[in-house]
Amino acid sequence: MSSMGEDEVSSFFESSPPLKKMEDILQKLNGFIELNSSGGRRRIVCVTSGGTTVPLEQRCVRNIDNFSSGNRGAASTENFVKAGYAVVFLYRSGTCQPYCRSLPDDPFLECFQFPDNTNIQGICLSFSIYIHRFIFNQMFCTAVAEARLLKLPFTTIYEYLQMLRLIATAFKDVGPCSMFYLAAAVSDFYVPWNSMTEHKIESGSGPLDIRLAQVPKMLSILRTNWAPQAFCISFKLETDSKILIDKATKALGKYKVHAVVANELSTRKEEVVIVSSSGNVVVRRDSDKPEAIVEDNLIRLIVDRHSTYIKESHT
Ligand code: 9Z3
Repeated sequence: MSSMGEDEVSSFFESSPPLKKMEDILQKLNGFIELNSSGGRRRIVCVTSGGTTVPLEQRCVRNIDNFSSGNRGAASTENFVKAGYAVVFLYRSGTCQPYCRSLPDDPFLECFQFPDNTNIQGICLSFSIYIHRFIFNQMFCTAVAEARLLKLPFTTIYEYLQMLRLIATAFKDVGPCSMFYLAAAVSDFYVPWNSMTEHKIESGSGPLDIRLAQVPKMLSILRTNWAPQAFCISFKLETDSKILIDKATKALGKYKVHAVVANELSTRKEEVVIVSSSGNVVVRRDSDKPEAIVEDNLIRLIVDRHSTYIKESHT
């Protein structure tokens, strides 16, 4: 990492608005890590999920958003918990949650209401949604009760990067048993806080010109400074499949992560490619099983690779 890059990263953090409830977050985080990783009890993974926003005003009315439903992060979290990991789920407020991915948006009590017409199919559907929710709620409660899942929400790019830094520094002592699985869609461009207008941008005076600065790349700093021993998986999203693998391969070399998961927007639920120094592996959803998701196979492979990494780092 050039000192130029490090300078940019430092000035990004120095000029960021301070993280609210930082003490509270740190306390939860350290307690969670202590409980799960002391004595090498459990592996721990930070799953990032959802898109970051870039505010256009300090008292924000408008922002630029990055696409991500949070489904990948939520589904991956469930699979990591199943594989015995403790998960710090760093997610965008309002996006998909583990154990509730396929449920309707309506409030919990609506599950108890029958449709107006006594249509038997409707009633069965209501019941099956209720049962589904009940079972997943139980799994969620178990995961939280057993202290296997810590959920930390973010909205802006400022919050996301500050929280990622907190988590990475807190993971430092966990060493090779820790992992970063960076599925969040992170803004590449932003309005620096100091050059941002405080109040709502006025309309009615013609087109709006905004100059966006580049968000400094934190991945290299995470790898080299924050948590150098952690196993690190990043994602590459493209809409043009022709450039996807090339971009992912470049990211692998540039950021020195252990693997890059490459996905194309329209096929991301069916297929991803794990790009790493040991070659490219296509991972597909088992299409013969209707309930299967691509994350079932993806997480299995990632967990295997993490096991190899842990073994190798002990020798
Ligand atoms: C991904 O590529 C995720 O797989 C998706 C998941 C966001 C596509 P959904 O949340 O979708 O299930 O709807 N995440 C990383 C996207 C990203 O911004 N990557 C950056 C890049 O491609 C690197 S950090 O340059």
